[in-house]
Amino acid sequence: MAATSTGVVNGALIYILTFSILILFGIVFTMVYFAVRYRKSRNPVATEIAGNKWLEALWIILPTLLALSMFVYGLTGFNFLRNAPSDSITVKVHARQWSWLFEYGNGKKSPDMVVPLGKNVRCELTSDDVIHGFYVPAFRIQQDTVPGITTQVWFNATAEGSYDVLCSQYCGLKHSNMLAKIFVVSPAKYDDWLKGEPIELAGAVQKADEKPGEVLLRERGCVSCHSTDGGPMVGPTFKGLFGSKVRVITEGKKRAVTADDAYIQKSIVDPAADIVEGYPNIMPPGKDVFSPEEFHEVLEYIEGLR
Ligand code: HEC
Ligand SMILES: [Cu+2]
Repeated sequence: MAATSTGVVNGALIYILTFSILILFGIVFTMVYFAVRYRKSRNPVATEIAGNKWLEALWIILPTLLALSMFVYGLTGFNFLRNAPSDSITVKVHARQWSWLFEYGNGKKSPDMVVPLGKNVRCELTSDDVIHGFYVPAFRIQQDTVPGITTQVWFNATAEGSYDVLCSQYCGLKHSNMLAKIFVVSPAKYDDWLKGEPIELAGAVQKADEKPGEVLLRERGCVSCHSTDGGPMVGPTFKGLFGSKVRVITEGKKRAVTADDAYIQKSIVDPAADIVEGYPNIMPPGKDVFSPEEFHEVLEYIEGLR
């Protein structure tokens, strides 16, 4: 069977653990043995030992070789994990506060990752804001996403099912909400999914009957701070927003505004202009997040949330 990230990482762990346990027991055994064997009643006069060149050489060389073997073993695994095979499928992974977005070669975007069974998948990682960590414990892969550079990691899933994706770098308030799933499905099912056909994915973030505006809010990461059902989150809920009176702070002064299209659009483009009272000024400015047509869909969707 071809090597996988899981095999490589588990192998290194077992190798190091085995030697650690052997050495631990070796040292403890020798210590106890010497304490008993040379105890005062049995050995009242201590022997002076000047030294033993061979013994000293041995306990320098052996542990050095052992530590080096661990290094070589680790380096081999590291190189394996860093170099994706050339026949890999590439999936772009966008990290941002506080959600993941997966983008496929044909432009399809999804909040969950869907991959075919037994194929090599290369993840190209980028971050929109701060450092995050793309972490898939079941595949033993973990790689930071760093703003400004592209990092990568790859895996080959050998069993169908769904696997958790976590963020392994503390990235702010809702860091623990930065979750997604990787669905490993048969290659045929994967092709259907990629073409946009609905397939059964138990527990997926994506819903079948989403409106275009809803998809946009999810894709652009708005729903990690805003709920659409009135629930409390980092930012105000969108439910009932349209037409309501909002108390905001504009240039340090409190005032009330009616949430019409213009207000909502301005709140997205320049969030710091009117800061909703009681909320922190942490929303990322979204000058180019939506095209004019997309703005239309988003506003229509928010208007509908009564
Ligand atoms: C990091 C969290 C965060 C993200 C991501 C975020 N927002 Fe916000 N948003 C906030 C906070 C906090 C406020 C309230 C403070 C303010 O007005 O700046 C807010 C305010 C708003 C308001 C005004 C709401 C009101 O009740 O008056 C709108 C509209 C809005 N956001 C839309 C969006 C859209 C659309 C996106 C996605 C492109 C988005 N936000 C992404 C945190 C966020
Ligand atoms: Cu994160």
